[in-house]
Amino acid sequence: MGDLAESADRKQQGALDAREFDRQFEEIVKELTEPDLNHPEIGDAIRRLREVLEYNAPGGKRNRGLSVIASFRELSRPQTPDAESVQRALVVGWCIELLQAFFLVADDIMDASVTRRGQPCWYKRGGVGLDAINDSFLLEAVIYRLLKRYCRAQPCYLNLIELFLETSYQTELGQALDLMTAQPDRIDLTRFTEERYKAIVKYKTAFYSFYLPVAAAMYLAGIDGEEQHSNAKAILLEMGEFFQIQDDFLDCFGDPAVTGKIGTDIEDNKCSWLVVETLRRASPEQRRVLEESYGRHDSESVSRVKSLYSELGMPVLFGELEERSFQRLRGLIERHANTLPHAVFLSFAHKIYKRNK
Ligand code: DMA
Ligand code: MG
Ligand code: MG
Ligand code: MG
Repeated sequence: MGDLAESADRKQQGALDAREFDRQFEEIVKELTEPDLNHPEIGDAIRRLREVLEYNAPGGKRNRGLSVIASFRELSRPQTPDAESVQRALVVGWCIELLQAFFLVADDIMDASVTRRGQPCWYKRGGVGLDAINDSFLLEAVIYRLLKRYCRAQPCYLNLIELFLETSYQTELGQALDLMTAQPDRIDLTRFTEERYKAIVKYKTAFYSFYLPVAAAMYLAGIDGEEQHSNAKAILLEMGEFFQIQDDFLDCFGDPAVTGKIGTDIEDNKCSWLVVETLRRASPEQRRVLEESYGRHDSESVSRVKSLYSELGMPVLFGELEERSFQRLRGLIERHANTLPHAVFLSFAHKIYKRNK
């Protein structure tokens, strides 16, 4: 098959899988809740679980979840996986979307965010508030119920459980770094270094958003060698770093009508890519502006920071970085993919480059 025909083929398969993926969610919700909806003791809590699932798991781009089935198909070639393995990959994809929902419900509380995916953050909904903390725990708990139900008989079961647990730990370490570098009462720009930035984004985003979906697909396809996993990780963590740079850029320069969320990084005193790069380029006077305006909640301060970002050419700088980053990634794929199909990484990369949401 020619390259073009092959890529059209992948696109078509991807669209079919996306439909199946959404259908699978309905089934998952039913399976997780229906048997106990009228349970005399926990029925009320199960109805709450259903509401939490329906509000927080769907509605995103589903990149992470869909990349499990896409990667699994690539890794199974030239064979076509049977219906049961496809379903398993779809469910594991949802496990990643549920992990993401778990982190996001909590992240929005900690970041004092207002909207997510074009609707109020869950904790902002009337009558929810900090009860959302327990709801986030429920989202996490159902991951392991699903893995048990769909993968217990598979040789990869233990690897999958350990992968989800380890990735959760890494993400929580990243969130800890993110939060402690952004203490609201201690505005100290010297903490916003490139090294700290890289550590935060690797842990809070790259592991769970990029390594996790591909690693899960590898385990499902029976690929469990340490060397192959570490090769995949080298490529995927690099992609993840760039993805968070985009997220930071969009927090300030994205359109909330498109991203579905209103940015809070300046107000929250976050160690964002924008502030790190601005500090590298700022004159002493511009640095003073930042000292006085960063991490403040009044709209004049926020506007001053945004103007400074524009004055220092952050949008242009970002555009250049995006080009360079894509080229570097191509090189990494050439060097590290080894026996793994390049399409696993390339199709993931194409989904995120030049994104505006
Ligand atoms: C998100 O970082 C990281 C996790 C683990 C959810 P963020 O707060 O920049 O994400 P968002 O911009 O989506 O709130
Ligand atoms: Mg956030
Ligand atoms: Mg956050
Ligand atoms: Mg963000």
